Amino acid sequence: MTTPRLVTISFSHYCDKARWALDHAGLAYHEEAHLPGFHAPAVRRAGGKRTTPVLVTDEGVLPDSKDILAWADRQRPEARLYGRAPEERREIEALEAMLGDELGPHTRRWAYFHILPDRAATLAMFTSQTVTPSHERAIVPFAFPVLRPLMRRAMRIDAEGAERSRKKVDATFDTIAERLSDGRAFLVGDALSVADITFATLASPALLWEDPSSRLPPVDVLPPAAVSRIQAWRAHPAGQFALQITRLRASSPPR
Ligand SMILES: N[C@@H](CCC(=O)N[C@@H](CS)C(=O)NCC(=O)O)C(=O)O
Repeated sequence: MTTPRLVTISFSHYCDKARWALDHAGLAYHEEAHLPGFHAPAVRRAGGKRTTPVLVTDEGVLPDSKDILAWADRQRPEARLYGRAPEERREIEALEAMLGDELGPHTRRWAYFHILPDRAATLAMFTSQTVTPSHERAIVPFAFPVLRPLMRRAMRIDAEGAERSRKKVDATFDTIAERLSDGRAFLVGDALSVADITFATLASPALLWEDPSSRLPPVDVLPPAAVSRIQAWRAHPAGQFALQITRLRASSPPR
């Protein structure tokens, strides 16, 4: 079997979800990481749709994080990415889908709204992605005047959208906290699953924990009002849960 190739936007939280799950299942892959904008031809070349992550395997091209995790589960059922029993699988898949729709796009839009106005902070985030090709990091400061409006348009990043997204993040954090209120250690069952990995990664742009795996910038690059919001999300029971899950990743290197 050829080692699969994972095409990513290096700091994308959906790509981090795929990396974490592949690592957790002990599956080898080569990452082909790009900066935003530069990902588009790479995704096309790989046979993906538009977004990252894309996993290129001997069996075909998997164009979405959900497909990649389902593939990882088929390769390594013993990693129990989707729990132990059929009911657990159903719950985990439902949470993965809900978080993919209700959390991921909203933490991203909220965080971009606050960082994009600061050219220096955004470019520092881009050029610190040492896993990406050096020519992309060299070109991105010149591409920025075109890239920034394109990103704003594609993700509808404006004040109104950011506020709607903040409310969505609040609501999803409350839903997760409600689920955890019985004292459980994991969202479903008694072990780490795709549900926990999905929540911890898709929440990460709203928490900016110091976690090198996420490749996200430190919290203090954001303006004070955004830092206060992040502090409130960090103190929320769902934010604390994401921290615990993230620590688990750091303490259990890939199998
Ligand atoms: N449903 C997709 C969402 C992935 C997604 O939104 N990826 C973003 C990065 S966070 C992306 O590649 N955006 C680039 C684009 O839309 O061109 C998944 O789970 O893989």
